[in-house]
Amino acid sequence: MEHQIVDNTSQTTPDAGSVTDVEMLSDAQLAQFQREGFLVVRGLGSPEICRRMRDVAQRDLEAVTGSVEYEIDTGYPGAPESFALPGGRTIRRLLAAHSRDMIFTDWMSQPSVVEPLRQLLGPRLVMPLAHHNCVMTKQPRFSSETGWHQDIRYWSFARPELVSLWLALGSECEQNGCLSVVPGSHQLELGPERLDERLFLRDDLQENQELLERRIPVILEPGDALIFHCRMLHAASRNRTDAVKLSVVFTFRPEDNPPIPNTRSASLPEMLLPPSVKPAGE
Ligand SMILES: O=C(O)CCC(=O)C(=O)O
Repeated sequence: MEHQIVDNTSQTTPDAGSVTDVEMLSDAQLAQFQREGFLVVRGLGSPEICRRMRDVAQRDLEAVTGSVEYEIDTGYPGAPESFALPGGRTIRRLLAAHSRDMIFTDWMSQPSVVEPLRQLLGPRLVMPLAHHNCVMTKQPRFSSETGWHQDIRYWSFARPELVSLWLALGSECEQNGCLSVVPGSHQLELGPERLDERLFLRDDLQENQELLERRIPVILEPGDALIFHCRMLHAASRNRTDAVKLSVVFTFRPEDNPPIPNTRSASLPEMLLPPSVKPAGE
């Protein structure tokens, strides 16, 4: 399929506000992102936005609406081994989140969301629909463990210059399988000998231990967002609580970092985000 960009820049966004209302990333936050490859922005999704997104997710989980990824599809440790077994139909990701409800476009079009991304990636932002674009779920009884990996390992773009935005719809902690990250790992070139056949970091190798000792859990409250570089090593364990964990994840790139033709990254259309709403006179 020919690569396309969906231009929704003329779309109006309810309650979008203007850049004058927006809390921009400070110099210290920008320096932290450069150094560590991630940032946590507290309260990036309002309680009302999180509630509406949770409602959509719960509706679509119950009805199994749209395309989904099951735990079994991952083959990760802890995933059921057959659809026929208990938990075999446990959904891990509601795919194509962006087209499930207007709340996702409403949220990501808000200057408070898009302007910090512009600070990191430049003024013209594109959201690939082929990557993430999902509600990530961790169900109580049948969740799996995601090993240490860099998202870019399966992605194909001109440069490894993309960021993902992970919005917690509920609390995320070690007990329910929050993400852990290795600060600074976005600057590493990891040779193939340090990875397994699925390109996860091998945690059995002595030479990877120093890296893994630097890991930290990313504890999030509802509405907090993690912004992370596509090369940052991250992992997550199972949900050992009795409540589902729901997170919304989208990925962004600068306009001049296109997907490589005929790859999975170029297999779906993309969205241009609305331009900045500049205050009058600027
Ligand atoms: O929640 C998880 O298990 C981590 C998911 C993840 O890192 C990914 O899909 O790239």
